[in-house]
Amino acid sequence: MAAGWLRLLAVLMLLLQPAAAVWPRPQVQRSPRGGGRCLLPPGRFRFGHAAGSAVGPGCTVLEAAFQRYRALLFGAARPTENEPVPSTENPPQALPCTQLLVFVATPDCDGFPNLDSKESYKLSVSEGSLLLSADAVWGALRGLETFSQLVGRDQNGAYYINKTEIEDFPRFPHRGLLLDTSRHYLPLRAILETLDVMAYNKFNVFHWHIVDDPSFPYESSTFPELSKQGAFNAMSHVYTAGDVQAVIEYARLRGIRVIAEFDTPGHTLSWGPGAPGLLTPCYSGKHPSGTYGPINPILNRTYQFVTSLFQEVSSVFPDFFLHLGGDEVDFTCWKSNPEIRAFMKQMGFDEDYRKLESFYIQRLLDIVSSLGKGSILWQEVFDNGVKLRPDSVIHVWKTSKPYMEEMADVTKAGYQALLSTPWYLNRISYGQDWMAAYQVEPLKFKGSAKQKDLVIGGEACMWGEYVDVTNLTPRLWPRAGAVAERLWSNASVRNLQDAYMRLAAFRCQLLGRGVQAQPLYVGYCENEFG
Ligand code: CP6
Repeated sequence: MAAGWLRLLAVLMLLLQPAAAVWPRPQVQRSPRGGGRCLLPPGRFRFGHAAGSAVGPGCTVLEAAFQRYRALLFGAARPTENEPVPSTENPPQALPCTQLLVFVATPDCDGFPNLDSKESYKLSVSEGSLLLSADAVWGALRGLETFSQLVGRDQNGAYYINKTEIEDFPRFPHRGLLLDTSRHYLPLRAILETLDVMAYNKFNVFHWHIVDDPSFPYESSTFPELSKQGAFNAMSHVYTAGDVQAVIEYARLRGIRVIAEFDTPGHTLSWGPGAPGLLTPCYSGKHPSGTYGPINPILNRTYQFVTSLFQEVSSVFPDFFLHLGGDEVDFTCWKSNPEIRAFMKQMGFDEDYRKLESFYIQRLLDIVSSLGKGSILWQEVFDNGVKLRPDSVIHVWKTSKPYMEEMADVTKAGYQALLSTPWYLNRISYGQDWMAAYQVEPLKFKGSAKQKDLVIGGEACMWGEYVDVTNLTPRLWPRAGAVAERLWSNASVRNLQDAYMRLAAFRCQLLGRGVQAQPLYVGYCENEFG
């Protein structure tokens, strides 16, 4: 009799357990009233292709994903063909689910993801059957991640997933993370690991701020001297052509685009030694001071160089977009140089050096668009009134004016916009700073529906001045997860308490996956090691 009551209690507790939390939260999730779950026997469990799917066993994106998620789900478990299904503590309705069938409507497996890629999916966990369906393989990847987050282990160590129905799709198509490999070189392994965690968070753009003032780690085949002279160490602190290909393919397999930034005309001091004559010589009085400023915008050979470099970069990075930078151009050096002053006069620019900057950027934009690429630019380029092509994307980052006013202005002018101002994760403070990032509402500005449609998403930025491989991971995760959910989930998903519970659980899952994510606050993880 007592045993019966205990058994009933155990069943009740299982029924009352909330469905496992997913981060970022899906658009629609329904869990059946009666509860119920499927057991996943690790030895027998298979990923398979559903009848009629446009994608079969030859699809590398899916096959590689099946292998990754098998390892993530059951990595610790020893696969045995005929293992017994543990049943002592499981309610009688827990049937085994031995297969997740994947249906993909369109066949493309060999391409690269882009801004228009379809990432929607449906996941159905019902009586003895698991079905994931998606328009494209990119959506199937998102669904596999959701599936993996829903799998738990009971007291006997048996794997299970609660019955549920999920319909999910992203709110914004561009959900990026910026890493800066110029202030500190990040080893290839650190970049690849970050791509893994990005995929766990459904981020889909890796913005690679690859070079800047302090170092030039990109190994150019056209101009090998750039990294030979400009990298911190030309042997160990460079990204070879092979490294770059490895990043692009690793990202592609996770449905992540790689957008390279070659920031000009400012932020280019490291380019100087490997490209003599490219940078502006600064003057002190009548004589060159020996220091250099931004790229020299008045010379024809500057544009020849820039054309060759961007030709190479356009073919190395398959994404339609290149990030051209254009931020924080310091005019003091240009002002000091007599040849530049003479050019300004000749062009009728008066003393307005923004016109000189615009002159450079306009020519750069023509070069890049003639290479068949689209451009993303930091907001100064828009602020300074540069004539842009209509498909340009303006990246909002400055704090000098409320970012929502800037979003309104950019979209009013008809440009697409990306938001980063509130998501500078390199800025840290005491306390739960993920909450501020989480509470941002990217569309809360005055403007028409047409303007809102021009907001394609945003990016979390991890600038590298104070970040290298030692602190990158804990500083990024789970804080960047706040940005990931704001960009993926429905605008109505903003409850901080609910977010806290799910993000804390997700952080424990990250630890279980070997990611050194920092804690949100006081507490512990069941699976925490040490
Ligand atoms: N480097 C470049 C940077 C920054 C920017 N561009 C930056 C500015 C302010 C902060 C962090 C980073 N380090 N090229 C601005 C887009 Cl707080």
